[in-house]
Amino acid sequence: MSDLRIAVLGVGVMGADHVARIQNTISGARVAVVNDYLTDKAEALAATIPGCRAIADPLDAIADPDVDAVVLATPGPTHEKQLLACLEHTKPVMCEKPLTTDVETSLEVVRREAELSTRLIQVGFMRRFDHEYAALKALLDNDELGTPLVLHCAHRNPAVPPHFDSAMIVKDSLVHEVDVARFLFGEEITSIQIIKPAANPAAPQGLADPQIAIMRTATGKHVDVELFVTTGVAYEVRTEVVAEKGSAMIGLDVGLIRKGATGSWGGQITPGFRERFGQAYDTEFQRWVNAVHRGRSAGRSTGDFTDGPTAWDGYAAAAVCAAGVESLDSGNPVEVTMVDRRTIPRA
Ligand code: ISE
Repeated sequence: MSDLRIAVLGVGVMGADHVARIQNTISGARVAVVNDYLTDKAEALAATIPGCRAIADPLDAIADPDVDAVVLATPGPTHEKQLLACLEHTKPVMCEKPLTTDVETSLEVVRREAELSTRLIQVGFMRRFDHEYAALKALLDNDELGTPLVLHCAHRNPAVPPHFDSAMIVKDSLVHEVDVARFLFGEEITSIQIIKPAANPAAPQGLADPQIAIMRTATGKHVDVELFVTTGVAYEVRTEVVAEKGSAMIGLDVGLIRKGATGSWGGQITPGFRERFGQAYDTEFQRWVNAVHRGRSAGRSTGDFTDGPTAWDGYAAAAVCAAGVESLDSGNPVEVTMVDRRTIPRA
């Protein structure tokens, strides 16, 4: 089977990481096209990869006949147009979160994909592919903990870029726990409240950090998340499920603990999400490439080109985050408004 020819759109930090990943780690695929609004950057990168071209217009890159599949690592506001182009040209696509930046356009993407009867869109919620999350999910699915009741999470970043505002803590950071909760519990989130404790004095002026999110699922399960994105220390993502027959926790992030002749002991802290979730990204991309190969063998018209979170998962996350942003303003719990999945056949 020949290698999938992939176009990577957006070669900033994450996109460039994915280019390197596809070239160096993933089998069955190569980067055939790169695109970025900084055309010089895309051209310079293309020149380092054998057989790779830079294409200036993202829609031309998607339509290119020598592109089999697409990775979107472009800014969120451009996703809607680019996803619809992927659907129009029947190109499988791995879309970094968010699916789109609002609920209406996310739903439109879900509907348009469903009309094709072909699952082409996978959303990059990489945590589902992390070994620890996968182990937690297996514990729950094998019923080893009995009925899950409560999910406690902590999501801490050492720092965020200067443009990061209070709503982005919900839409860019909490969105991962929204997906994790839906993934682990297998049900939708129906309400969300964001509480703003006293702000970290070291946070930029006006940034409501930390935040506490409280969510409720369709069967009444409780989820709480501490979000703290200016700790100045390390990247920490902890998740604990409390269930009928015990509890389980992941993300202690202890790794190697070394005891020194100096009488001290210690380990290494994780600096950021690329290090913490490197394995998850690798597994996510390898499984996606394999799924696209399988979809192509099965025939383009009836295939499934995904193995992971779908457009529906992207839409559900957008709906919960929109309600979260509303609650950030009011401080009150907000009901999540979503269409009934059964009204969209094949979603
Ligand atoms: C970032 O965009 C991510 O996706 C990281 O996983 C998350 O920890 C961080 O808070 C986000 O800004």
